[in-house]
Amino acid sequence: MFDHLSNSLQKTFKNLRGYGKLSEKNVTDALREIRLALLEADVHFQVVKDFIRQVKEKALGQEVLASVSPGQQFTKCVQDELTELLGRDHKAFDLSANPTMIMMLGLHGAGKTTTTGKLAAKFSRAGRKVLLVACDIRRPAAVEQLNVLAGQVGVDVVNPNPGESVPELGMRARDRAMTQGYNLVIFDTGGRFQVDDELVRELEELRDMVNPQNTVLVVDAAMGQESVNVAQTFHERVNLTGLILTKLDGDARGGAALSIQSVVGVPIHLVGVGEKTEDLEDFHPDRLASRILGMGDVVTLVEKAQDMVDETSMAKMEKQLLKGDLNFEDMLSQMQQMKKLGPIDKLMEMMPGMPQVSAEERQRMADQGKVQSRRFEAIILSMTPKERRKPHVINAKRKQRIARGAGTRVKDVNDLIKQFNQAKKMTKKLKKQQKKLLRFSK
Ligand SMILES: Nc1nc2c(ncn2[C@@H]2O[C@H](COP(=O)(O)OP(=O)(O)OP(=O)(O)O)[C@@H](O)[C@H]2O)c(=O)[nH]1
Ligand SMILES: [Mg+2]
Repeated sequence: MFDHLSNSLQKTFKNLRGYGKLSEKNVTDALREIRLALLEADVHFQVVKDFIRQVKEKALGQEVLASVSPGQQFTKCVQDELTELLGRDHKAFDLSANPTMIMMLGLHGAGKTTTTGKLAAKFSRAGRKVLLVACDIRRPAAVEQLNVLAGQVGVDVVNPNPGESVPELGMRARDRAMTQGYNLVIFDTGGRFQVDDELVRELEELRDMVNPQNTVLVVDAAMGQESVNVAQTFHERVNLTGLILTKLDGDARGGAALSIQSVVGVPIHLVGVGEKTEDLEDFHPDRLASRILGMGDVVTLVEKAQDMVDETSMAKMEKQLLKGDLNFEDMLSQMQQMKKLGPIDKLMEMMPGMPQVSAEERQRMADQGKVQSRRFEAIILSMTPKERRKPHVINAKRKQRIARGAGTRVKDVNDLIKQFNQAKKMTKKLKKQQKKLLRFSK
């Protein structure tokens, strides 16, 4: 979503790094470019104005102009301000009550129901007993949609009875949560095309009945400026505690994500980055800032790996790697674990330097990578167990047989072996480094 903004900002920084010393004019010019980039990304004009003023104050102060690498210092200034703009720290839901109540609100199609399913998955993975409540009583399809999601995730749902009002349903769900030991109750409310009195009244009645600790607005980030207005109106009328931005995977310009926190004044808890249940990420202002500035988001990448990849095979792999004798079985299981992390192009977005590569290019690289890893997998599967465990036995004759079995050419087998040897060299290096570290720590 931030591709364009990210590219413009990085271009500006790159130009600045060329200077050994920065003049006031250099800074002013750079700020003008940043201002334009932010406006182009559809960031609220007042937000842009304040942002530029803040960066200017800091940048023209002693630290930047007089520093050894002023270009880098300037980049750091922008990064700090961007983090500040996005809300500084990650703010989680208030989960202190038992049961905790979360009420989801938002316009039609914002992603309330989908996000309710994602939250149910996230919190049940974390060991909470989750109950969902289908409060969209006007649309039978909405109730059905929530039940399908709940079924996939494996959590319970309270459905509306005929003739029951939303507050009555809310009350019944709350009682059930209390008596049956649920820790977390999520109310999926119905949407509207706009914020009107009837919607506000319905939400207020439900809120007053269940007293949620979290009143969360789900906002479609692809709506740009409009989504900021919507959030402001909701906040004025029903008092929000937090926001969830959805569809951050789209190609909209991202201005909403950058303005909404500072305009509305409530934190963004989470962001939706796709339609699937696992496409939900904690919102960390510092990580997004560094992603936008092209520095990648390694922390999220590692967390994702920890969340999705199973620990025992990781531990086994680590041990194998440190032993320094990698074989094709390890390589195969590594490839299979990688697949669990999701589409490669999405992962690439989080790697340092990668945001500079355009989305299409990333997609192309990912497709190429997929074809190659599928081919490599077929080749390894076509080896005998002995060949997999003792790669050095693979001679020219065996290569021919393996290639035939995998439906590829000998050249592909050679490519795989070349990659394998490189990986093996790496693991040997790692092993040496680890020994050194151990010696130092003694
Ligand atoms: N790409 C993408 N699509 C999303 C995301 N979140 C939701 N969607 C899609 O947005 C559409 C609407 O989502 P819903 O969850 O049904 O929206 P809702 O707010 O419940 O809508 P109503 O019940 O009509 O008020 C669906 O097609 C979802 O798959 C996201 O983070 N990324
Ligand atoms: Mg819905």
